[in-house]
Amino acid sequence: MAKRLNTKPKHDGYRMPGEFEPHKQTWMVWPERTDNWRLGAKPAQKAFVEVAQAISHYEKVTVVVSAAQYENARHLLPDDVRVVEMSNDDAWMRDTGATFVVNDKGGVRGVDWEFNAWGGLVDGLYFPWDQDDKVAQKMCEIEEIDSYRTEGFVLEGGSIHTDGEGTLIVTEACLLSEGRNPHMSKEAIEEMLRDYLGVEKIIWLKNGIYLDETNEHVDNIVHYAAPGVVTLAWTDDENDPQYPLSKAAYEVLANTTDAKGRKLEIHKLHIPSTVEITEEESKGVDAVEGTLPREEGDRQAASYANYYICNDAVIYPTFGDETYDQKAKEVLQKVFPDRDVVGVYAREIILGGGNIHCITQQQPLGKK
Ligand code: KQY
Repeated sequence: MAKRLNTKPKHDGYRMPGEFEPHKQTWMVWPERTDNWRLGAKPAQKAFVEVAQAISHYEKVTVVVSAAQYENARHLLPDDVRVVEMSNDDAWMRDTGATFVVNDKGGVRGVDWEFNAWGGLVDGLYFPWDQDDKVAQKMCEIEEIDSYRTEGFVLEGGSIHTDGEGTLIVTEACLLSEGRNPHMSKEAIEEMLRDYLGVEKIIWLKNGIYLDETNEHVDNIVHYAAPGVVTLAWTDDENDPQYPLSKAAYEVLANTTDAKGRKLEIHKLHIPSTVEITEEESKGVDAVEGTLPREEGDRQAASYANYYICNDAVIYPTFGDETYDQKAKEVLQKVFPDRDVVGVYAREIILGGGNIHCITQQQPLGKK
């Protein structure tokens, strides 16, 4: 039986592991809303199937899906992917799913953050979000995992990256945004992160990726590859609005130490050539009051740092950019010499405002 706990993970001996630690499985949500995904979400569904398929070569995958889409998802997804019916508002498992924490006895628990669609009524991306806010609890129930609920404290999984050894990286643009926890000071937010993720040192970057609609989640700009090793979204083009953001992040990362006192090894991942929504793509999305519109010419926050680490592999987004897709693969293969590096074409995911890391959530194995 899965229980709701009134204690705090850190005090119970739990910590958030690094994504590179062993997984039991990956969770995803099936995309279907036609005001975010073009053409009735069919092209996005194809891309999600490709992501699930790529990951399923390395570890178990569970995809949750609404009742209305169950048969379609079951038909399109590979047989070895588990499909579970679950109500939802959209397909961003990184943000709506539980953040799992582990202890040194093989225990695994879930943190169920309050979710408000990246900003609630201030600058949230859709309304309502009540079904998304229940996804984390339902995952924990299915897996019979006890969970902690942070009622009144809003956070998403994409806004935190840890080395699993006491260090957390976040952005001020996101965690201090008006739409999340405006009643809390930076110090109070840090205390919540320490208590619920079991970390000691928090590295604050100012920004993430230019025009990232999540208020600049850290997972689009920086990714922990291993303790002491990060990849950073970068551009050499000093005229690109991303340049000052990545440069500032580089300065912070290069001039800090982590919780263990290590300097960070930083690997630059050059962003792709600008990805913009075409007229045809924009016309394929239903206009709905309260949902962020997808306009022709809108620049998308495309970045290779939004890759996903699963057991023995790294699944990274490609954008049909011959130069930078290939360069990203080379950097990732150097950073992850013992893992396969597998590209999945992610244009249809970026058109919906996110990327591969945003649609996946790892459930750690827990060491026994
Ligand atoms: O990037 C993410 N973590 C989620 C993006 C949400 C976009 C909603 N339309």
